[in-house]
Amino acid sequence: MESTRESERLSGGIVTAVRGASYTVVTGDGTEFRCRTFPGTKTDNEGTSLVAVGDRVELRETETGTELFEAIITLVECRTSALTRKRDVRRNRSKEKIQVIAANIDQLVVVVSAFDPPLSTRLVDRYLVFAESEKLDTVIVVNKMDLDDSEETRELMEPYHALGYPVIYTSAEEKSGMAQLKEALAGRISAFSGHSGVGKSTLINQLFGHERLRTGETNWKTGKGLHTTSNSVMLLLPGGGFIIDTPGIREFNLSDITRENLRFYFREFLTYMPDCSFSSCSHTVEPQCGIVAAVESGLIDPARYESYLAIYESLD
Ligand SMILES: Nc1nc2c(ncn2[C@@H]2O[C@H](COP(=O)(O)OP(=O)(O)O)[C@@H](O)[C@H]2O)c(=O)[nH]1
Ligand SMILES: [Mg+2]
Ligand SMILES: [Zn+2]
Repeated sequence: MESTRESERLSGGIVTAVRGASYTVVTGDGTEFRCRTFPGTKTDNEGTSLVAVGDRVELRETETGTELFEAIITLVECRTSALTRKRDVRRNRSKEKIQVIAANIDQLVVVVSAFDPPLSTRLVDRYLVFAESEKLDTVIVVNKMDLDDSEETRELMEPYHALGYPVIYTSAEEKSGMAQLKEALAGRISAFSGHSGVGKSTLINQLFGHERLRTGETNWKTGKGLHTTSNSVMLLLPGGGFIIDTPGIREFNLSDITRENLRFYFREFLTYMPDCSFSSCSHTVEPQCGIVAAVESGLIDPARYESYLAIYESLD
């Protein structure tokens, strides 16, 4: 009978932490391995980071006691999605220009706050455009509801409910809305993103019932204490599913979004686009535009259309 040496036993797992060139991989039975890559590590994802948090990998265990690492990553499987950031090549010695923040995520959890920092639907729209362009599901979380319980906050979010985006109102401070948030996260890989100071770390700590992430170390007014590049972790939720804390959208790689394809990422536009007299209508200056007509007759929310114009202007 063929006997496989202990050191060559193969197993598959998911990368839950990246610290420099050291990776934590959790296998199906919940065992954690400290891993490294080697020159023969194969990948189905050319041209980007070799290993990122969320990657599904195959392992070969190293011989016990011979080195610091317990296993070697032999293969990185093809990613179903990737949240990436552009690298500042002047600041990073690594040759890769696109860095993967998180792989295989199912949904983007866009966190905003009702107050401090003030609620910006323009920012929500930027996130939604990004999520649509990456074909990611989205959950919008409005945190710090304890600071502003006015009807105005819910009215501002009404168009998103109408478009079918789930909106969850929370207060990490008063522990409200946490049951709905837990339900939305169960069994899925979720990336938390939002302006610094909105309460992402506090919400994540609240989900665990104890501190997993440091909070309040970033000041949203000064932007001081930015998210560190090299350390990224995925946390296994008590109820199943994983969450990843990510930097804000300003750090994301948005190069796939162009003036030409932006219109497809405002989902309510799709219904009215056939009414435009030009098939390539940009919905900005053209006559007989179906989108402008829909805005004027109240079928499209004017604030959403203004966001479209602002994002359109910011692209070139
Ligand atoms: N009033 C109030 N403050 C909160 C709430 N959630 C977070 N904070 C505070 O907001 C600040 C920033 O929170 P943090 O979790 O670090 O934000 P992050 O930058 O998004 O991770 C901290 O001082 C928190 O205590 C909330 O629901 N209500
Ligand atoms: Mg934080
Ligand atoms: Zn048009």
